[in-house]
Amino acid sequence: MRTRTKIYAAALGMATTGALVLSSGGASGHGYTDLPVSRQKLCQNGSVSNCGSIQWEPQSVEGPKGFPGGGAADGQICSGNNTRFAQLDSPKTPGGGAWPTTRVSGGQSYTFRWQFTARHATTDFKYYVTKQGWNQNHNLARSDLNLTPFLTVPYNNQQPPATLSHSGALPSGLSGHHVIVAVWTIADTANAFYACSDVTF
Ligand SMILES: [Cu+2]
Repeated sequence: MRTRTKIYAAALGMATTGALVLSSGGASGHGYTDLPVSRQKLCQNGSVSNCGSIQWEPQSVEGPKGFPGGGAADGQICSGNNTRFAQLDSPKTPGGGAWPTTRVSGGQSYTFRWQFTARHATTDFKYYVTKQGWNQNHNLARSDLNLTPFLTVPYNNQQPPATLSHSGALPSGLSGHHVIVAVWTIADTANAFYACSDVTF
């Protein structure tokens, strides 16, 4: 009897594990920004090394939605609350250097681009940028950001194409190194995807 119970419990455990694997597999395709190039993409393409597992899955920076009222926590915004991707949160690369930046011009239109490995029904895309004088020596937090998005692209619960570009004006009045936080909010789950891109104005 004891043994049977144990076997049953083990089988149940396996079934539960299997179901979890399946359900995370079902949502495993996701997306990331490559224009301006995001930290996860820099890790994936080898521009930044020793990033850990994010290099194999730049599309997986998935966390709770609702930013900035909810969503990813301060200090974990760039990893979307995923401690296994903590390298993305650090103000320095794993090698201790500065994150490579993309040069952009304030007040000019910029074409943002996402690459998707699963085309989830989408609420919207929102873009935030750091304030002038932000603290570049700690993991990115809300206090560093202008919490009003400079660009919002509503998507009406539609599925994006595999590659999606959209344009909007970058804010003016910024100079030097900044971080753009792109948030892709999924319509039919509790989640959003986060991508931090380092830029130089
Ligand atoms: Cu997904």
